[in-house]
Order: sequence, then structure tokens, then C-alpha cells
Amino acid sequence: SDASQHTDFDVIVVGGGVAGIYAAHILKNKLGKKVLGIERGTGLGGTWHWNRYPGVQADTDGIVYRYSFDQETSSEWDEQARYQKGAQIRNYLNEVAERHGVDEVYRFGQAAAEARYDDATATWRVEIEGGEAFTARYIVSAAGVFARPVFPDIPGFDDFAGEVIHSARWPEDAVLDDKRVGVVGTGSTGGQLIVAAAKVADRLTVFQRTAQYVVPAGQTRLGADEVREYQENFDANWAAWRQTRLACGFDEPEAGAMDVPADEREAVFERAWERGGGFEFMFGTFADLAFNRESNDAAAEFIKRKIRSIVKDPDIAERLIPSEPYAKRPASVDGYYETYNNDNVELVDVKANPITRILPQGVELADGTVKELDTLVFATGFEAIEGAYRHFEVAGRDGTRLLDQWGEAPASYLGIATPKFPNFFTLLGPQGVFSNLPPGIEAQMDFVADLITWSGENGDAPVEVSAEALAQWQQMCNEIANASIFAQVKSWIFGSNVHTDKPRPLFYFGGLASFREVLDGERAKEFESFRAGS
Ligand code: NA7
Repeated sequence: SDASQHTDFDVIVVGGGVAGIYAAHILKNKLGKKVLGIERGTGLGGTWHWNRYPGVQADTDGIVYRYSFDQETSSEWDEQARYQKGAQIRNYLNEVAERHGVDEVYRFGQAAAEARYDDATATWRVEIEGGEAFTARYIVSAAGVFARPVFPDIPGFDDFAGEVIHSARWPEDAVLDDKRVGVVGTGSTGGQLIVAAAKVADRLTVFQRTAQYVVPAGQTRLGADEVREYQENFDANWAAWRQTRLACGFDEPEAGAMDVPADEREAVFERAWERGGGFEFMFGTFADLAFNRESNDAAAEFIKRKIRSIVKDPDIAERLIPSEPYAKRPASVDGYYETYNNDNVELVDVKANPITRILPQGVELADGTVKELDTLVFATGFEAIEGAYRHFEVAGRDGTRLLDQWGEAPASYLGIATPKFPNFFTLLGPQGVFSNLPPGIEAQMDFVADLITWSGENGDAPVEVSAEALAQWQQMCNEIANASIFAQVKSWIFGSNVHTDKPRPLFYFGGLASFREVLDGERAKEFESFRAGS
């Protein structure tokens, strides 16, 4: 068909976060495509645009929490800081986009409301909120992993006299100084927020449902020589990191925790604790904490001992000690447990004593106690991945809805392609790679670019993944995920924070290096799995 002559754009990119910016860059500058970017926010940055709560920062090292295609950073980036703050990452993403002319293709403050595939012309029509519509041959949906914040279902929200805030929708003018603040949720977000809020609030009440394992982040300053070494070997460093599982920039050990004597094991954990970093503690100490229960227990026991030694009040320490295995996305926050030694901080166990309703003056608990508050913050997380499509309706061949196609077992081949959705590519769709996200995104988008080029070389043949290829991928993802200890706890990685009775593995746990091998295998077989439409 020659439908391309009638489309407004070659490609529409939905979302302007880490993934969307890279997608728009590759499509515009490498492939020379006519690109439209659609971004709901008022600026670029995605997760880093929306998350502005006090204390927000990356907990993956700055040397790897960035793109690898452009060695420059940005005016606010602190080359010597181990971790960048949220505002620094937001500034970085915006400056990278400007440097490559990517910001120019975006329309801001306009959400993609609907996308519909027309079989006859092999084109997509995307409608934005307000009704304007555009057509394109391809869609790259970089709609976000954390696009849909979730609030708990507690009655009385509207009665609260003070301010109710979700951590991912922080109002510019919100201040916690000298306020009576409540924080619900103790995940990665809650941890950062709790430490920051405790420093300024008059009183901080933490409402904890499930205690988590939190190791120190280890924010520190790199030496000038370390920074130089990193910059001089930039490409070689990245080439090596792409060959690892997590691509977090640390060495990944071969040995399991039970392969070494107890005193050595203890010493390895102690060094990792001193250095800080959640992924580094979980994946840089021993190879098998996520897969071997005995190894996992050893790490968990180590952290439990740390909690008991840091937290002065033994009752509070017991409440902070997790009863689950160490198997969520690993959290790391400097000063987390120390914060509970502060006089202005109170810990409420809402599993034992749930919040029953919100009153004008605060929060009422099951035992009748009322916690009076000026500001109530929900750091209660997100409906990961699928959530982005609750307000973006995507209809593929025969009008099939994307969320219906995914159903209760969301899966896309390589996190990229779903049967019945020709020329529609997700970045970090369900069952994409579990790794440090920027290099995972680059790997996915480089592959999508190759698919688009291949289609162009084949008379614009629609690119559609076969059901068989997806079924095999899904089976492998499920097998690996279900063998991991992560499957034994509820978290957004399994969608089980929202879909509580229906865990669904949302990631491929085989690591980035092997993920990239699968991509290369597809390239070598000339995209054999993507010819369902032909
Ligand atoms: P998470 O990791 O999903 O954490 C959400 C937290 O909120 C967690 O402690 C939850 O407890 C808690 N929560 C959720 N609902 C409730 C209710 N109804 N009552 C009490 N507590 C509740 O989200 P984050 O924003 O911290 O992190 C998301 C990702 O962003 C993170 O992993 C990084 O990749 C960056 P639960 O454990 O469910 O009992």
C-alpha cells in the first residue's frame, strides 16, 4: 500500500520520558522520520517530570542512570555525586532533548486518549484529549512504567481539612515545614520522603503496612580521578555493562551466598552495607539472593540485625523488621532506620491497626485513635505498566483493545510487540527486561528502529509479532519469574500491589545481556517472529 503518502507523520511517539525522548531522537535523527511526540505533562522527563516530592533522587548510580548514546551530561548534573537528585535528572533529560532537537517534535499538556489501527490502510490514528487527531504508520508507545499513581480505598478523602498529596503529583507550593505530616507507604518513594520530611516537619506519622528491607544508598562523592577514568573509557565501560544482568555499573559475582563460609558471607554483606546501594546489595554481593531461599534468608537476617542495632526503641525496631523474604525491588535510602530514633517521628503499623477513614482533622485507626494531621501524603505507588493504558485506549486489528488482549496475563514479545497490534511498539511493555532502565530502553528502541527500517525495505509491510513467538517468550518469562523469590511477595513487579489476587510477572528476569542476545537472534533471523501480518 502507499498509505504513507496520506499520513500526517511517519511515527507518533506517546510519552516524553526516558524512553520517549530516546525514541524520538533515534526516529528523527537516525532514521530521518517525521515524528510527532505527545506528552501529557507540561515538559519532558516522564517519571522525573512528575515525581517532585522532597527527597526524590535516583538510587542507581549516575554513571549508569543516563543515556549511553551521548557522552555529555547537562548543566545541573553533578559529575562527582554518586546519585543525582530528581531535579538534576529532569534537567538532564530536557537538555539532552534540546541538544538533539527532540523537544521540537513534542506537543505538551496533551494526553493521547485513543489510538486505532485501520487495517485497510495499515495506518494508526491517534486522538488526543480534546479531540484533535493525527495519523501515522507507526506508534512507539513510551507511555511509562509509573504513569498511574494509586491511592488506597479509604473513605473520607474529601472531608480532610488539610492537604492530601500523592508523592507523584507533588504541588509546587506544598511545604512540610513545621506541619503535622502523615506519610502512607514505605516503598522506595516513602523511604526517601520519610527521611526528608522528618527533617522539617513538626511531627511525622508514618503509616506502614508491610515493613521493607532498606539498605543505605551510600550517597558519596567520586574522586576527580574516578570521574576522569569513567569519561575516558566511556564507550568501553558501557560495552561491558551491557554484557551484565542489571547494567547497574557494579561487578556481578558468580558465587552464591552459601558457597562461602559464614564469616566471609558476613564480611561481604558488611562491605556492601558500608558502600550502600540497594541493587548492589541484592545483586552485587552474591549471585543467588533472588533465587535461593537460604541465601535470601542470610541477607535478610543481616539487614534485620542492622535494624535492631540502629533503632534504639526495641518495639519500634520489631515493627520495622520485615517478615517477608527480601524480594521486592530493592530499596536504598540513607538514614532510613536512624530517622525512627527522632522524637518527632511516630510509626503506626496499619496492618495491625488499619486506617478506617479520613476525618477533617486527620486519620482514624481501627482502634479508634485519631492521628491529627495538616498534610497527608500517599506514597502508595503505581499500577505499573498496564496503568498507562487505563487512560490511553489502544485498539488494534479488528478493534481489539490492548488491555483486553493482555488480560490477566499481560505479555508482549520482548516487552515490545503484541499480536493483533501491527506497527505498534511498546518500550517497557509487559515482560520487557528487568535491569537498570536506561540501557534496557536503549536496547529495546534500537531494536524497534531496526524493525521499522526492515519494514521500509520490504515495501512497508506491517510488522506484527506472531502469537507463537509471544507464547514462547511468555512461558520463559513466567518460568524464570516464578522460580524467583520475588514471586513470593506482593509488589508492582508482579502487578500484585493492585491486582492483589492475580500476580502477573511483568518482567523478563534473565538479565540485560541475555535479553540483548535474544534481540540479536531476531536480527540474525531477519525478524522471523514479526511476520504474522504477511
Ligand atoms: P511501591 O514500591 O509500590 O510502594 C508503595 C508503598 O505503599 C508500600 O509500602 C505499600 O505497602 C504502601 N501501600 C500501598 N497501598 C497501601 C494501603 N492501602 N495502605 C497502606 N499502605 C499502602 O511504590 P514506590 O512509589 O515506593 O516505588 C515505586 C518504584 O518507583 C520503585 O520501586 C522504584 O523503581 C521507583 P505494601 O508493601 O503494599 O503493604
